[in-house]
Order: sequence, then structure tokens, then C-alpha cells
Amino acid sequence: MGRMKLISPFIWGSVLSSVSWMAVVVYLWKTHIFNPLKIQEYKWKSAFPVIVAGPTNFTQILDDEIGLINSEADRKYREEGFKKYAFNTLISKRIGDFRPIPDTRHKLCKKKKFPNVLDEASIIVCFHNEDLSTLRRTVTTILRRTPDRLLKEVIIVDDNSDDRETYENIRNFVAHNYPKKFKVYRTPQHEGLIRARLYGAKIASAKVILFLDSHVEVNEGWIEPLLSRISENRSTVVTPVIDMISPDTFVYTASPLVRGGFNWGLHFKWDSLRKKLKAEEDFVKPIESPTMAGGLFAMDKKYFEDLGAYDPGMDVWGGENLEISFRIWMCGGRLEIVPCSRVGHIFRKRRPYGSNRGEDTITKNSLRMANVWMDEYIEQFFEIKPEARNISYGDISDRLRLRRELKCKDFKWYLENIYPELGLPGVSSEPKGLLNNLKPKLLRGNLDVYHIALSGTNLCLESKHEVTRRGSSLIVARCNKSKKQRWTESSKNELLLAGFYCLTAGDRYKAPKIDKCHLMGGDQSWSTKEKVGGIPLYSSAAGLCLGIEEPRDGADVVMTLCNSKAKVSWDLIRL
Ligand code: UD2
Ligand code: MN
Repeated sequence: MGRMKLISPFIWGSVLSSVSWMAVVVYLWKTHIFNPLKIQEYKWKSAFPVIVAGPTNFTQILDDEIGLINSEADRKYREEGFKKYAFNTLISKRIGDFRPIPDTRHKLCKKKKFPNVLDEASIIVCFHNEDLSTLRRTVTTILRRTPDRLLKEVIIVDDNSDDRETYENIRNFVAHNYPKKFKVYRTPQHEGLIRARLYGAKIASAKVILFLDSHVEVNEGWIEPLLSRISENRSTVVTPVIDMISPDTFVYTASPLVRGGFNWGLHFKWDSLRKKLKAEEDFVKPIESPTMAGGLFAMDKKYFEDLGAYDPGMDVWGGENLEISFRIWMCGGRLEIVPCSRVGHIFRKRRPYGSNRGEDTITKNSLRMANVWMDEYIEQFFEIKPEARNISYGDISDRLRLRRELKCKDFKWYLENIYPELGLPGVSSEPKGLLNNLKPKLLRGNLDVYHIALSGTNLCLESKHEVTRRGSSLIVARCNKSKKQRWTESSKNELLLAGFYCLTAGDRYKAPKIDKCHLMGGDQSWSTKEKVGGIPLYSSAAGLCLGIEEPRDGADVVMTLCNSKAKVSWDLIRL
């Protein structure tokens, strides 16, 4: 079994180089030479570079994470944080307002020259029930990593969070530190992110508006490539590459280049670009994207308004990203991902809020979107979600009028020209699905099939259900020759069961499972510390190792701390 790498080779180089200069930065940081604002610093037991640069030695992170908890109050803080915000607020608090993060751009990006004079941007950050330390870091990174001449203002909109405190606190924070550029508002009632953004966009006074989520860290040189692209063409909408910040460990990891797609359930998904990116230049040039994830993008303000902004009839969360994506393409614009712009985002495993009335707002929003933009193809959605036929979605006549007035193309055109890879359910146009793309890679890399056995036992890692049952959890059972125990390793450090689904990490509260291979690394990337003897199977996304409830036949496999007392190691036995 090859040594597993943490991340794909092409970003590995840049991370390695960042690790070495990071050591210098840490020294300067600690000695305060490099921390001019004396922004709140946290006492990290010598693990600072590990946390910011990615886990070179993962047990160290967990040691330090445990080291973080000095009292019952700390533990409580962290647990409450997970409940309220769905990420590790204790680490976030200790990190403070600012930290160095790895510069995840391709090396060619650093050589690129952008025009000195570009239009300024108004940055709009909406939040509902956001952790204060995370919000403060969002704000601080914007200020410290955006050239003053390009930043007109930052508009922070508290979308009527349950408590008023965060609003008061962030107001005081910016008033004290950066009074000129920041404006903080609070909506009188909970509007949902769509109307909250509309509220912010109305106030914005710059030529370009730029939306960000409230739990991000913008990276070095992030804004120039976005603004420069818009200056070339006013109807191009651009998004940065969204790097990953782990909700458990806050490790910042570069994302591979992927583009936005969707499925017929009308869920956004990432599609691999592996086959399409060949020359080095391809990793730097803007990439056309059929859809956007939704949270982070920049757009000419006037164009945003002319194109119909957002549908104000959409509530809380979801659907607006596909709606604006379809609208951009169908009504004459372009949507691109700009690889030289990088922004880290905390990808949470659940959303820590709901709608007031307990409504399924995602389906309602999707229905509004589909009824306006998808023509007869809405039937594909109903086939997947028949119950959606009976859900009411309100009046959409304004949006239908908008589509007519803008003289937009139809959805068939979009499918044929912008997203031909999608195909109709069951009638795939290309060898579809990740697996077909993945297989050759797998076969070339490593044909070996393994048992993953619990060290010192004859118990093997096995899928609880059939290997084709997506989402099946895992157990350990007496080793045998069945498919359910046959694992292969891809060149991207995925572990595939019977060459099919990928072993996918859970978080603290969730068991690991087998799931569709998404090729994004993250929770499907597994690393091992040593090659010989028993190895821990470590997920850097979860910051946890694969463990078991107890060493007996049929025991459930869970995610555990890697250096917990009952340290679990595994043997990879070639079949
Ligand atoms: C993704 C997008 C998100 C949005 C969503 C679909 C990224 C990185 N994130 O989900 O921006 O497009 O898909 O709708 O692409 N918020 C409010 N009011 C609310 C709910 C949320 O202001 O009622 C804020 C929230 O605090 C956050 C932002 O809106 O800053 C997005 O919400 P999220 O982070 O829960 O969404 P995410 O990242 O899961
Ligand atoms: Mn988010």
C-alpha cells in the first residue's frame, strides 16, 4: 500500500513550501514582530503551524486539542459551541481574530499582474446565529487581506439572530478597530439569507458587490483576480475557489479545482475537472461553471439589479444558488470560478438554524426556481421527489415576467450548451458518475485488494449492508472473502469498498459510512502515519481516527480521538 498523502500532489508542493516559511512566520508572530495590530493571540502549545498549515503530524493536533481543554468550563464551551454553531468554537476562540494560513494559490497566480486601477467592491456579509469569534475573524481577514483602494465598505447584516448580543459585539468591535469601512445592520425580523442579502445589496454603494458567508477567511491576493475579471466583462459573475476549514480542527486545506453542477433532486454538487485540466495554465485560467455553490461571489452591482437580483419570495436557505446560476447563463451572462482567488469556508455538517415555522424551505425555494426556469424539465425533479407536487410555493408571476423581459433562453438550451454532462436520469450522455472516471485511475494506480483488519485480531472492516447500499455504516466482523470486506486504495487516498463506494468519515457525533466517491478528498481522504505494523486510519477532515466500540465480532465502527486510550490500529492485508 503506497504511502498515503494528505492532499493531492499538485497542492502538496505549495503546502510543503508554506510549512517551511510558516515556521518563520510563527516565530515572528510569537515575537510580535509580525503582528502589528497585536490582534488577540492564542496560546497554542507549540502547535500553531500545524493547525494553520495542515496536519503534518496529526496526533499533535489532537494532543493540543485536548491540551486546549483546561477546565470543565472549556469542555462545556466547546460542546455548547457544537450545538449552537456546529463547529468547534473553543478552537475558534483560541485562534483569535487572525492567523496565517497557507497560501493555496497555484504558483503561476503569484506571478500574475492585475490592473492597478479596478473598481471598488462593497462586501456583504449576512449572518444568522453566528459565533462571534468566527465572525470577527471573517471581518479581520477581509480588512487585512484586501487592498484598501479596492474596498469601499463592508456591510454586515445580522439577519435577526436569536440573541442581539453578537450584533452589539460586532458593532463595538468594528467601531473600535475599523470604523470607516464597516457598517453593521440588523433586520427587524428573520428574513432568511436571500432577503438579508437583498437588504445588504440595496445599501451597497460600490460598483461591484461581493457576497461572503460569515465564517470565512479570505486568503492572500483573493480580491484582485475577481475584480479584474469583472472589469473585463460586466456580465461575468465570478466566484473564488472555496478552500476548506475543518469544523472540528479548523485546519485550513486547499480545495482541488472543481466546478459547480447539480442533480435532478436539485441539489448543488461539485463535478470533477480532472479530465479537463491539462496544461499548467488551465489551473490558473477562469473556469466556466454551470452553477455556483452560492455563498461567495462577486458581480457588477448594476448587473445584479438588472438581472433581477434574487427572488425575494425565497425563505431562509437553499435554492437561490441554482436560481441565480441558471438565470446568469440563460439570460446572457457568464459564471466562472477564478482559481487564483481563494477563500476558506467552514463546511459544517449541519445547519444550526431552521425556519421559524418549521417549513421545508429548501423544497419551497427549489419549486419557485424550477417553476420559473426549468420548463418541462421540472418533471425530472418530480420524478425524484413526487411529494413536491403538492407543496405550495407562492406567487411567482414577478419572476416569470422577469424571465420574459430579459428574453432569456430556455432550459433545454442551458442543458445542451452549459451542462451537457448532466444527462437525464438513467440516460447518461457520457460515461457518467464519478466511478467511471475513478476506475481507470484506480486500476492504473493500484490493483491490490486488501482486508483492513483490526490489529491483533481476525476481525475485518466490513460494510454492515450490501456493498451497493449507499450510506451503509461499518462494523468489524470475522475476516472472510466476501465483497463486503474487499478494499482498494485510489491514488487520491480514498478507500473503496469492492471498487465502488468510498469510506467516508463521520464527525464526533456521526459514524463513518460508505458513500458515493465525490473526489473532493475531505472526508473521503484517509491517511496513515506509519507503513508497517498496525496503522491508525486518520481522517484529516474529521480530525479523528477510525475506531470501534469494542473489539468483538459485529461491533460498530465509529470515529474516535486518535490518541485515545483505546488506540485502534489496523493491518492492511493484501488478498
Ligand atoms: C451554501 C452557501 C450559502 C448559501 C447556501 C444555499 C457557500 C460556501 N455557502 O451553504 O451561502 O448559498 O448554500 O442557500 O457557498 N444566513 C442568514 N440568514 C439565514 C440563514 C443563513 O443570514 O436565515 C447566513 C449564514 O449565517 C451564513 C450564510 O447566510 O453566513 C450562508 O448560510 P450557511 O453558511 O448556513 O450556508 P452553507 O454554507 O451551508
Ligand atoms: Mn456557510
